Parts: sequence; structure tokens; C-alpha cells
Amino acid sequence: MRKLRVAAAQVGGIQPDETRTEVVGRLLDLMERAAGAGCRLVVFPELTLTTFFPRYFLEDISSADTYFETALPGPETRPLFDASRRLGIGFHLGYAELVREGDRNRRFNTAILVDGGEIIGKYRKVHLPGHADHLPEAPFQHLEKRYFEVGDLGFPVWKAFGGVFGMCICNDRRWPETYRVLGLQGVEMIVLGYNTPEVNIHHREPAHLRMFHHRLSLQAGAYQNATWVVAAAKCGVEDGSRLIAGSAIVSPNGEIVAESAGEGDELIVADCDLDVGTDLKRHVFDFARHRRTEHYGLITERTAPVLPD
Ligand code: CDV
Repeated sequence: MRKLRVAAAQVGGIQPDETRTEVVGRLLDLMERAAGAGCRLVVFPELTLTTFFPRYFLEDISSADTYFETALPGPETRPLFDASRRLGIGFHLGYAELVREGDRNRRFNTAILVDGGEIIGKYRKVHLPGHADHLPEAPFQHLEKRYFEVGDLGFPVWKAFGGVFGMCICNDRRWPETYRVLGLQGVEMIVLGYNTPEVNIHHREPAHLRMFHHRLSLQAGAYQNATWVVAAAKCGVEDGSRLIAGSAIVSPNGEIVAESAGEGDELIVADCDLDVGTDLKRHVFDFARHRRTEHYGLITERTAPVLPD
């Protein structure tokens, strides 16, 4: 048995006028509560430090740079790293990353894994949802394709916290390829954050399906790759737009072992035995014995479906 006590720190809505220092104060409170509960790791959401700014259309994308971090830790975020060191707790944090390369600015939707106050892993979101152009007829915008480049780091894993860790971000959780690429590196726990608007601007969908698809994606990804999945929401009402909650810790059997109850700042905790997945990986999901890669070529050769004549 390899027991790891983990928390998902759900974060309620962040309003546009809330400062980084105020947000970091809320995160520190959650981190201290997680450490007090004996957790070794706390998972924060996607784009945790600001309101979900891709809902705003700005003609000049550099006008959104105030939502981005040029350095992490920076002056306002350093207390999180100091607390990680002081409390002996690691954390996962999603944020908007601005990288200056020569005279070029590059922007990514990024997440880091921190232990002992040091960054031990970085991931940049691959599956960017939404659109790049203004949709004036939509109830709100989802401009991730405008503000961010597609992540260029792939889906790496890291040996950390006594196991093998992977990261993904929000929309990545809906894609089986995300989990399988991590599964093929022996991942034992996938940590992720999300900002999922309750209304889908692209197609009409009953509200209850939003939560159903969220859980379905986490549970299927966990089971089919025999891995823990820890998912933290930024949720509730932000500047008049509602984001779903439903932060969850899912076992390698696909069962939800902890789930948030409300739509505000909330901690959920679970004792995760990393060996639950090891057993499944020896039997039903022994990839070496059962996968048939000779029949999977289309997965990397083709992006969109080609219909038969
Ligand atoms: N931030 C996200 O990636 N949100 C998407 C929405 C747009 C569907 C999600 O998959 O939850």
C-alpha cells in the first residue's frame, strides 16, 4: 500500500477587481487547511489567479497581459511557494503564462507542480477550446484560441510524492488521448484544474449534461488507464457568468471517492492508495499484453474523421 493524502482545493468565483494578493490569500487559507488535514499535495484549478478572462473580447491581445504571469514565483505569488516549503505540502496551480522570447511574446494556459517550494513540473494546455474571433451574438466569449498558443511540452510525467504524476488542464480531460499518452508512461495520478462555464456556447445542451460529461470524462479516463484523477474547479458566479463546480477525486476503479458539495472555496480530501492502479495494470489494463497498436494507426495519422464513400 502506498498511501498519499491529497486535497482538491475548489476555488469560488474570482471577480475582475480582485487583486492577486487577495486571491493568493484565499489559496493560502486552503493550503493551510489541507496541510492541517495531513495532505501531502493540494490541487488548485485552471487559471487560478484571476477571473476567467477568455470570456472577454479584447481587440489587442496584449491588453489582456495583466491577467498573465511573467515570472512564477512573482512578488504576489511567492507566499504560496514559501508556504509549500514551510508546511511540507506540494501544490498544483494553473495560471496564464507570458513568455518573452526575444521581441516576441508567447502566451500559454499553463500548470505547474511544486514540491518543497520548488517547481518540479510544468505543463501547457494542449486541447484549447473555444474560438479566436469575436462572436458578438454569443451570450459570452470563450476566447482561449485567441489568447493562448497550443502547449508545446506534450504530456510528460514526473516521479513525485511517491508515485508517477501527470498533469492536464480542463478541456484536456475530455480527450481519451490525454489519459492514454500519460497511461503509456505509467501515470498513477493525474492532477488537473478546470473552468467550465455552465452554458455551452457552441451547441444547445441541457444543463445537467454539463456535470454528467465532466464526471464521465474523469471516471472513464481514470478507469481505462488505472490511474487516480484529482480535479479542482474554479466555479460559481464570476462577473455574472456561472462556472460548474463538481471538484472530484476519482480512483483507478473509476469511482468518485470525494466530491465538492458547494460552489465556493472548498477542500475535499482523500487517502489515495497508489497501488490500487498497480493491480489493475497487471490484469485488465496490462497494456503490454492486450493493446493492439497495429490497429491504432488512424489515431495519430488522422485528425478529423473521413467518411466512407
Ligand atoms: N476552460 C475550458 O477548457 N473549458 C471547456 C469548456 C469550454 C467546454 C471545458 O472543457 O470545460
